[in-house]
Amino acid sequence: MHITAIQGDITEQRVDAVVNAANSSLLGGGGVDGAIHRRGGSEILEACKQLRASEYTEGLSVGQAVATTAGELPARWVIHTVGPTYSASRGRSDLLASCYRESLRVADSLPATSVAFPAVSTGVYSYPVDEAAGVAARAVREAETGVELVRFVLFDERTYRAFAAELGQR
Ligand code: AR6
Repeated sequence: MHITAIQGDITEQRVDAVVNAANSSLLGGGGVDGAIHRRGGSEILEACKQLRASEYTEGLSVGQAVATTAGELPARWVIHTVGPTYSASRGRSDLLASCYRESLRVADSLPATSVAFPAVSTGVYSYPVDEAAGVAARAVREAETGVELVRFVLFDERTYRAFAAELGQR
């Protein structure tokens, strides 16, 4: 598997699947979630509402992942995952690792072989960037998956540097 980090906007990525740092409601929010729904159009929200009406009436649990259409984004699918808040201290690193692992498992089921991830939990959910980068890099490296390309797409330079350092990328 090829793993890389770039600084950029995840809504512009031409990959099979982009991952959304969603919340349990699946009904949108701010940050990367807001950007994905805004750029991807109403089809994504419609698909999320259908999930809430069928398999996910209670919402999506922290650490889990589920796919929808990517609407008007250049990607084919959006994989929604729910990161832990940093303040929910119990098991947070395992839950964050689970977001990456479960997203790759969902990617395999589509099947998607190229996946772009944002820095899940490091915005509104306040996970420290260096810690989150370590968890993310380890989870992806250790995942058993058919995904061939993982691209971490980091919005700001500080976050990009943390992920690049963790991947040994300069
Ligand atoms: N492309 C890539 N990364 C982005 C983009 C973008 N277009 N926009 C923001 N980021 P956050 P969380 C970065 O807050 O911490 C939402 O309201 C951002 O700078 O989006 O998991 C959800 O609905 C940060 O580095 O996600 C949930 O309620 C990273 O993406 C809650 O926020 C993650 O920040 C989830 O919080």
